[in-house]
Amino acid sequence: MTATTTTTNIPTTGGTSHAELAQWVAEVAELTTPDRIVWCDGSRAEWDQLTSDLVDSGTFVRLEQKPNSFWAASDPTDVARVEDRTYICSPDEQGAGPTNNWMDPDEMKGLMSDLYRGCMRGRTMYVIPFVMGHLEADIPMYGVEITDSAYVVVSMHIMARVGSAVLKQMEETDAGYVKGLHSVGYPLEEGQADVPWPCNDTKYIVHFPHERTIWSYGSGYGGNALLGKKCYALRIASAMAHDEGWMAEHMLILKLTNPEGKVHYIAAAFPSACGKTNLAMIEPTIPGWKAEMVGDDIAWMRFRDGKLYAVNPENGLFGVAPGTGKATNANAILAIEGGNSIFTNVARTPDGDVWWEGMTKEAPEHLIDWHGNEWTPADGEAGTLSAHPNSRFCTPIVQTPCAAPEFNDPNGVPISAILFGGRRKTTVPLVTQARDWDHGTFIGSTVSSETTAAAAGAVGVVRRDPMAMLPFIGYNAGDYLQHWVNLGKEHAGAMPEVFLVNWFRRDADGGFAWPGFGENSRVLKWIVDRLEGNVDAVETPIGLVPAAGDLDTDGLDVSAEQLEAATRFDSEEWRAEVPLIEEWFTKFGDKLPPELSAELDNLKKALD
Ligand code: GTP
Ligand code: SPV
Ligand code: MN
Repeated sequence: MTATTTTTNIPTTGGTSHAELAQWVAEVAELTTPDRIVWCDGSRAEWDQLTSDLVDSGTFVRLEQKPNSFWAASDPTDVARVEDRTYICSPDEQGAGPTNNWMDPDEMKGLMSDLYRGCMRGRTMYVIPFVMGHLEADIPMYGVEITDSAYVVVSMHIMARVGSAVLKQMEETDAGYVKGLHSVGYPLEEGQADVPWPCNDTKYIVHFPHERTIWSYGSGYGGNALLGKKCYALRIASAMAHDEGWMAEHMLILKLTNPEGKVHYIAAAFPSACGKTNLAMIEPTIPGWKAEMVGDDIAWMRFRDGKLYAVNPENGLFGVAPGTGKATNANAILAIEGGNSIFTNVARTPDGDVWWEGMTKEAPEHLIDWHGNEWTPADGEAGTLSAHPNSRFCTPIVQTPCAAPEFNDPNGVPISAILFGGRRKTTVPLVTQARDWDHGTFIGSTVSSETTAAAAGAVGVVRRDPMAMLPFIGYNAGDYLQHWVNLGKEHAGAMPEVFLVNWFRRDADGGFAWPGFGENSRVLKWIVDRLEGNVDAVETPIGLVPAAGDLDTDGLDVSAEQLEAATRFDSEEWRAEVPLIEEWFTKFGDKLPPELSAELDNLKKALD
């Protein structure tokens, strides 16, 4: 760690010859008045120092049963992204509409400067140089996060490529970079003891896309505080991608090899907590198929040589813990067994391991729940969860046994199919193929899903979540949809086939009609067979569905009724869906791409 320490006269350049960066750091220090500034080098020594500091301060508990791994519990009010506190501060309101919160950028800066003034008093200000994607990329996508949270620093060590090598290259090229300013908003007075999870009831997660700048205040939770992730790699990057003709999407990237050895790369957009990490780490149940992960949450996609290439900008997994077990996602369990991980808001075992609902069938006899209380299976039966539903594991991707070597390729992988999906109890069949790009864009633009614990607010409410990007589009959502349509026209031959999937439809008894997880490989097989031209499909008003018998159900333990419940196209359900889509589209006014209203008309006609 290159520590540059003074208490009164905050140093200006600190560790860098990048004059503009030095100046920005000095300005922030003057505003926030930390006790000291540390330029993060990303080293193992830095990790060891900070994790042991975090243990000493009570934020972390070192896990006895996993090497170099730590448990943390957040403040109970700081457990998820806060969408109602998230803003896109474009110069005019139209630039953020109709799906984002907006405030005039100057007004927001005034308001937040008041919050930031003195907010790092008594704390260390860390400067984290990072790159999203690869340092060797043609256009390295630099960022610098300033934060007063050591938890954020060590999490960024896992989630992004950080430290001295990045800073050095930035200095050598005098590079531009995305500025991320983060504070937990909990200054310490002389002699005041810290709390394990400092945060503030007032929270702002704010983006100034035209300045490629992020200001975050009051939260320590992942998506609000690890600014390389949702704030940069989706909200800011989507605005850059719109300007520059590429795509920044909330998608996993999966490498699939069929029994003949043919490789396809597939990207899939599902809303938060709807199965991206699980599909990215799938273990196929059908013989001869191999699946490897390139990314589990974000895809940056650019056109090259007539193809669409995707890169995973991240370096780690920030995965939903509950539901992750050997039976559902063995690869994730193996990854965390490797250690070097941070667990937030899960339960602890008395012997220093972690547990959460769904890790094993039977809960351990004794746990310490995420609130720090004693917990037994009887509490579970009474409805008390030991882990928060949005508790997370944070683990390096290289520890994933199923990581594809292409994860390290700065050029990415050529995508042949895009899947959209969500959590729908009804209506949406297991798999549908779009007729063409515009129809695929229509399907993506109307994706709907029941809300989850990944964001603060009600759970289980159906909402439209276009391309699973509703909370992450960094500009006008109508312009975003038009961008999709336009790319299809400009790069007609390069566009992937589009599919809609739903693992979450219910049967007559209310259970999941489809077993999901590894069995989703059967759906992937049909998709690849479609790409390869090996199977026909049946036309329906909503698109192409598998012909009877074409979905491989060999050895699948599912009744014919359940299979029917999972795969059925029901015109009544879709007639009920149309008004909801119409209502959704009215939000966009004259920003609705005409291609999409034409698709809606097609759907209505086909259903009549
Ligand atoms: P974010 O990290 O919030 O973006 O979530 P995600 O989209 O990566 O979702 P993830 O794979 O973590 O899954 C979320 C929850 O859905 C977990 O509890 C999973 O166990 C569950 N889940 C994932 N895939 C399936 C599936 O095929 N069927 C069923 N029934 N549940 C699933
Ligand atoms: C999501 O909510 O989509 C996540 C977790 O992947 S967070 O990083 O908090 O956004
Ligand atoms: Mn996500």
